[in-house]
Amino acid sequence: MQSILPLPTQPVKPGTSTGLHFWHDETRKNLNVLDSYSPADGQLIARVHVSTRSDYDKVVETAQAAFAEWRLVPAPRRGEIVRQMGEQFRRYKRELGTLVSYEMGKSLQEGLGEVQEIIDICDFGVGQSRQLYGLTMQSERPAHRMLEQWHPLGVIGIISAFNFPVAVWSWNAMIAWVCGNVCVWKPSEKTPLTALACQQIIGDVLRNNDVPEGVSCLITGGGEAGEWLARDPRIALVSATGSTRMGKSVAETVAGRLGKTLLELGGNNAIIVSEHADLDLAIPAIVFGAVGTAGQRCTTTRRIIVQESIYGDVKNRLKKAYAQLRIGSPLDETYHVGPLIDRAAVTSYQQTVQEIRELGGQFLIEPGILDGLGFESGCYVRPCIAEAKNEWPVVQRETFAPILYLLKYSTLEDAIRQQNAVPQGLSSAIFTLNIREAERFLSTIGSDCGIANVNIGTSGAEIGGAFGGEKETGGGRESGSDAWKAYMRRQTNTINYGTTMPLDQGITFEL
Ligand code: UN1
Repeated sequence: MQSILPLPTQPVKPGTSTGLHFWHDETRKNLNVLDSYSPADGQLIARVHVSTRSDYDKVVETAQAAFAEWRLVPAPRRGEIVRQMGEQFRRYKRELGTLVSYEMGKSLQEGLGEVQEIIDICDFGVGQSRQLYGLTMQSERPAHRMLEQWHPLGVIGIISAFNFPVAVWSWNAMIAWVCGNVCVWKPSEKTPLTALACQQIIGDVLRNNDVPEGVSCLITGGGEAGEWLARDPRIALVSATGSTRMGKSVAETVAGRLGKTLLELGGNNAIIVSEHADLDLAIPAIVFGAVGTAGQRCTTTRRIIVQESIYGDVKNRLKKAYAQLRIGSPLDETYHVGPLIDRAAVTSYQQTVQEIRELGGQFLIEPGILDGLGFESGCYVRPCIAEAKNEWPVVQRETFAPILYLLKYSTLEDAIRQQNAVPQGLSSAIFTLNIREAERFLSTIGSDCGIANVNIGTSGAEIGGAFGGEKETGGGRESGSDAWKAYMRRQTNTINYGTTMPLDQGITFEL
């Protein structure tokens, strides 16, 4: 593939103000590198230096110095800089979307959609920058005023996953910035190039606005780099997206120093298909939810729970729909399904398929790995559907692949019970035209997930809502609504404008 962005061939040195903060020790003999292969065609597309501990320390020191200045910039002015970033992402939407698609393997449309989410959160951030509202309260003492205000936290560590290599960073970074924080981003070691591209894209905006160096930092590496962020008391908040295993380790480490975390971890999302469903709506939502991004979204539909009286009908319709799926290069817009991220993901797909067979699961749509022309990377798999039982360990776990489990229910109570009976709690949906069913699903005795939808699928959440989930999903909320509060510290203020000193609870204290 042609170089589509002015990407640096060398790590940028200290003293530059590009928004790309890389240092490397010239005397170091064996530079560690990350190789980025495209799962689309198996080509090596970039070699990126891995940050060392001393690189990391310099990055954090620079970030701290930048914070001292950035927090003084009025929030609407910070919003204006985020607005300009949004303009840059509009300008480079096609190039960045293409690179996302090529490096990560999601379809071009989804790559472009991911960049659109960046643009959207920039727009949201501009508005947010004028709405960092605190409350005022009525004091119980005479001539006193009480209020709360929100101050920035400091340096925010962002650990992002390969499946949304750029959008998840932007949800965190754009909001963190308008709140007055500075960011150190550790992208997935599987998608370093798209992260470098983002830093390049915003570089001009940072330079043109004289933003202090260190407001937007990038470190590269695997688990070790993530652990530096987790252990480091200079990192006020660690926002981590990825597996539950990774999240637990980050949570434990950060809690050990009483730091703050924002966690977006695994999902095991189900759609309940009631006998009152409009199947013309439900089927496309299920298919897109299950096979979009080759089943590698946290919000991917992994289970469908179907009312027994329409089970056969749903089965037939899904069979028909899956037969039309076209698998192939994500860069070719005529295909629906691209590759998995790498061969390790293919192995985990195979192991899961094996486990389903051993448990006696019947495949309605057979799994398989594609080979031959166009599939040389070895990362293309067939989306499959298995009839299963909710309690099977394989169903209880999240496998990042297009494997859909078909489950059956008789009463709505049973459907909701099955929907909730997994360790994860991210996204959920019901398809029904019955208002009583819909309202029950959304009520206290309904879905236990962070996202619960009616007549729309589990994936495709908009940036305007708070995004995140419960239980092993980690409890964090990012993006819209009042998610900005996670990036700020609340301060309660009481001011006495009177001439006496009334103590609380009517206490008198004679001197
Ligand atoms: C993720 O998979 O990490 O709702 C995020 C969706 C996207 C975000 C997914 N807007 O599918």
